[in-house]
Amino acid sequence: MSLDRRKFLKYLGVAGAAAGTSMLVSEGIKTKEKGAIGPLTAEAQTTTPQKHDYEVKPGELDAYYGFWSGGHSGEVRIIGVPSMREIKRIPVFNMDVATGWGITNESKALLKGRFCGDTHHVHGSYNNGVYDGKYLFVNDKLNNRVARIRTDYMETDKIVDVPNIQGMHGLFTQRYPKTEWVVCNGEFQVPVPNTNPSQKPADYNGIHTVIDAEKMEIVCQVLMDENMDLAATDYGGRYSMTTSYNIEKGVTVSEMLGSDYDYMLVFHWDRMKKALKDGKYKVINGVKVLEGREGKSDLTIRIPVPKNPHGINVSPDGKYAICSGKVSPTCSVIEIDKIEDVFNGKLKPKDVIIAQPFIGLGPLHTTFDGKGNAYTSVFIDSTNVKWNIQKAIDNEKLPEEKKKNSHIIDVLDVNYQVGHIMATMAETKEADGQWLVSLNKFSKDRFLNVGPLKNECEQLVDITGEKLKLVHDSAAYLEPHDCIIVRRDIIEKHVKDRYNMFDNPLAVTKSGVERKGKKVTVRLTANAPVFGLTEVNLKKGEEVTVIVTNHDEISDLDHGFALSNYNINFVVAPFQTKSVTFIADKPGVYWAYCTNFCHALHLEMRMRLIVT
Ligand code: RUQ
Ligand code: CUA
Ligand code: CA
Repeated sequence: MSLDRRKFLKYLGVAGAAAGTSMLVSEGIKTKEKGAIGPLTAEAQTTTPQKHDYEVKPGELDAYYGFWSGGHSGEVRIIGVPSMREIKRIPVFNMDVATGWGITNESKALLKGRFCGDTHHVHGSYNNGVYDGKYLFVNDKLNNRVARIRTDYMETDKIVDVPNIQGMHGLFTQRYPKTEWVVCNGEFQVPVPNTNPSQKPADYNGIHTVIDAEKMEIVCQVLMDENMDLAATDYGGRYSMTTSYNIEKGVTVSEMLGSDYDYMLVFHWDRMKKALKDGKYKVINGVKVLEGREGKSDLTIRIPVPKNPHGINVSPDGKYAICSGKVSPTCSVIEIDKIEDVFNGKLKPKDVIIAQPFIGLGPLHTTFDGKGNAYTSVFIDSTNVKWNIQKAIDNEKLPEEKKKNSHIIDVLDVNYQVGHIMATMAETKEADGQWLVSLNKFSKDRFLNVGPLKNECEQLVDITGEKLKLVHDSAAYLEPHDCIIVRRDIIEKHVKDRYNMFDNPLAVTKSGVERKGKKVTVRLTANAPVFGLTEVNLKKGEEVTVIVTNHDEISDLDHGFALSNYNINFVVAPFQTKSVTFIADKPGVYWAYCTNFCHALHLEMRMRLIVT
């Protein structure tokens, strides 16, 4: 403790002397560095404070929207970058009582009774290699679904089920000319169709799926022997690419590690489109399935990469796909413009690998700064490694002793066991090299101890300089899996403050009760501080549908509709309509009330349902 304090004072002294105004600077350090310093590092004692300010002061807005996949929470989150403040949670595959997602008729229709999920990879819709800001897509590894979020309302608007696969993993959106296709992978090989449990693992298949981004329907699938892990698309609208770690078709860990190499797989979109047009597919469970297996298809190629590779990321200049080796301490750099010649038989698959630099133990994912540098997350070492792509390519020709890992520019320790890593705008042509987020799987000793089950740790890194500079730690609810970080202007122009009331045919303009046999429809306007009715009389056993429209147009003025002892609870945002259907099975007097503090008379905003 005393040592830390001494270091801290020394730090202030050095920084203060350098700036000449010790009071001002020390104040600055106290506020800015408070979150970042555990014990101060040696480096921190001798360098001046970070110029690049991550602090977003009251009244200021973040420069970036971060969209986080929430892992096994099943949701997507919006994090402000660089403040790292969690601004919103968007329920997707989960049940969310605060918003009523999973409780209303509208959300139930999308979720079809499955209220949990595992969101892994969130990617945006593109126009010419840059986000157009319209949609986000995210996969559910648990129940094999893809959801679309529209960014005007920041709400899930479609979910499509994907048959014939399990362990839906990597997902990516078409980058050029614009997003018409979304691809996703089946990570677990299974019998296809899954009707014969005694089928041998050697006969299981992996499947690559294409989804129509507008219609949210399946375009086709490609049948493979390999499993498929992460996915990427190129910047030319030509290919989707995936990593495979189980070319062995193993069912145990040791079997999946049997081979010294696995594959990066490439799918040729023009050839797939032609095969679809020519009717060269089988229909399995209602989906067109193309043949992609080795030796039986010209739609796919296999590039051998070591070993059980994981992430695949394309550099912002569109030139390179980088496969992180996971079990191999290397990344493989693939030159994308050479891929066509492999499809044409002019090059061997391995000829497209132009470098295989050493990175560290357990490289998982790579991101970019738009200045020719790559940043790879290294799980076992718990580091972010900054390396220069061109240097790695140049070094490839040198003998091992001359390379001396000179492609590596800096290594930052992160805490601990980093999974995904993402820099601002890094998955676009406009990667801007400002900030990087390290999503770490372990947070022990980083925050107050909150018992055995701890949150995760995400760290913010300034990448504007040559060195990586850790500036901020945040605890994150389980489990921040992957993210994209999008410039504010791209999203801002789409986001709305209120719904278009009449987009929803159910919108209530006049409150009232309508009866058809045993079915009762209760239409309610909500207008601070009253609902449109003060009481509704029901008979036990009636099937009641309550439809609520919020008529307040003031931004942020939400109302809740909660029905005591009936397990019903949701909110309606300005001009939004939601509905819920239930059986009035409990006689008595039940108060329905507004749950969302909306008015000085919010507590009085309630009405009775009288069930006789
Ligand atoms: S993939 S770090 Cu969904 Cu890396 Cu998990
Ligand atoms: Cu309406 Cu509280
Ligand atoms: Ca393997």
